Formats: sequence, structure tokens, C-alpha cells
Amino acid sequence: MKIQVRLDRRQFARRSLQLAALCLLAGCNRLSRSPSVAALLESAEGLTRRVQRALRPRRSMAREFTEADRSPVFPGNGTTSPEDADYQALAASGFAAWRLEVDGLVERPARLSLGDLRRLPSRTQITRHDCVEGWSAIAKWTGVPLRTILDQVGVGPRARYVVFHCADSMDGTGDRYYESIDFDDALHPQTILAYEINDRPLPIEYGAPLRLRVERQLGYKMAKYVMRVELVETFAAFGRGKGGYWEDRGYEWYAGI
Ligand SMILES: Nc1nc2c(c(=O)[nH]1)N[C@H]1C(S)=C(S)[C@@H](COP(=O)(O)O)O[C@H]1N2
Ligand SMILES: [Mo]
Repeated sequence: MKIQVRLDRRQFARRSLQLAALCLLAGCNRLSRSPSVAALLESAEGLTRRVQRALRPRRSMAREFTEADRSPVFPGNGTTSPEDADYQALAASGFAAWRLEVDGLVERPARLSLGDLRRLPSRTQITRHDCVEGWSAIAKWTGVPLRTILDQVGVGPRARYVVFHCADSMDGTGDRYYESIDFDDALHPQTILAYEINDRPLPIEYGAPLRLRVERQLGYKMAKYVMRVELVETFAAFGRGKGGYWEDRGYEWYAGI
């Protein structure tokens, strides 16, 4: 009985946040900018995160599917073709010169090529992607567990979050997409930096050459076009300080499904 009550509260908190996020997209700016609404959203988010963490043990897995469950079409969403000149130059050479920077609060900063990443142990998973805009699709992803890379660089004692810096500037603003997760998700076995979708190298549409999969959260957490992985103590200094491009515009930071 108690669990039921908690689930209802969790669903309520999540739905009200999703409605608020849709409202933001639809341009209901005045409402979402009022301090009381912002405070309400923040307290609801804290509630959602605490309740989800209490309900689900730290290592709970997102559901995995079979090959036959894969969606015939996987939609591309958000940026599907970055216009940035530096990205286009990398893409033109098949990402030969691309390197993943791994730095910040690490013991041994690294620069990894696609070849380096492909030589590391990989994980393949067939999962469902849920976008806050109301669509879901199932695909097979292959990549390096983020944990493997973190083990290689050595996590510094003060690191609390992992920030993903992306190549794509968002429309007009010049702000590049970014995201962040905590170590509960960063060390989770299903959190991978994927270089393949459905057994082929990631096309540009889906985030070539490398994109994050963080399967227990909504689609906007899954940064595409990842250029740099930075370990930080706080994400207050990035963007508008909320931990991600969409979070800076009102989405919740913890987007648990
Ligand atoms: N760099 C970058 N990452 C991004 C986005 C984006 O616009 N830029 N959009 C996000 C959103 S809202 C979703 S639903 C997924 C879409 O991934 P897909 O194009 O593979 O469907 O990417 C996420 N990651
Ligand atoms: Mo999304």
C-alpha cells in the first residue's frame, strides 16, 4: 500500500514536470520564469529523484529487448546535422582526426581516437529510448561502458558529476549542447558511449561519432556528438548552471523514466 502511494506521487511529480517542459517548448515563458514555479519545479524534481532512488536499488537495470523488438524506424531528434564548421571538417574525413578528450578532475587526462575506443571492451544493448516530446523507439546500441573509460583515467576524489560537451551549437544561440550525470549513472553497466546503432557505425543523424546512452533516463540526457567528457565537482559554471542545455531551459536535471 505504501509503495502504491509513493508511485502515485512519483508519477504525479513526473507528469507535472513533463507538462511544464512541454509548456516551455510551446512558449509559456511567463509562467515558467516566475520564481515560485521555478521553486516548485525544483522541489518536485528533488522529490522525484529521491523517490526513484528509494524505489529502485542503485544497480537496477533498464529493460533490454530482443532483435525482433527493434523499431523499423528510429527517429532522429534535436540536432541531426550539426552546422558547426569544426564538426563538419571532422565529419568530412570520416572522423579520423576526432579525439575524445577526457579531463577535469581525473588523475590521467586522455585523448582517445575511435580506434582506441573500439579496442576497449564493448557492451551491446537493445533498449527503448523515450523522448519527452512523446515518442519512443527501440534500437540496438554498441559502445564502451563509461565506467571503463573512467577506470582508465582515474576518478579524482572531488569529482561528483560527469559533463558531456557536444559539437552542435543550438539554433541561433551559439550555445553548444551539453549534459551531465552523477556517478550513480556514470558507473552503471548500461551507461555506454555508443559508436554503433543496429550494428553499423553511428550515422551523423544519431550523434556520430560517439553518443551517450544512459538508459534509465529520458532522451535529452543522451548527448550526441560528444567531444569531451569532463569530471567536475559542480556544474554551476556551465551554460546557465542547471547541468544541461535543456535543463537550462526548464527541464528537470534528473530525468528518470
Ligand atoms: N548534442 C545533442 N544531443 C542530443 C540532442 C541534441 O539536440 N544535441 N537532442 C536530445 C534529444 S531531446 C533526444 S530525444 C535524443 C535524440 O536522439 P536521436 O536523434 O538518436 O533520436 O538526443 C538527445 N541528445
Ligand atoms: Mo528528446
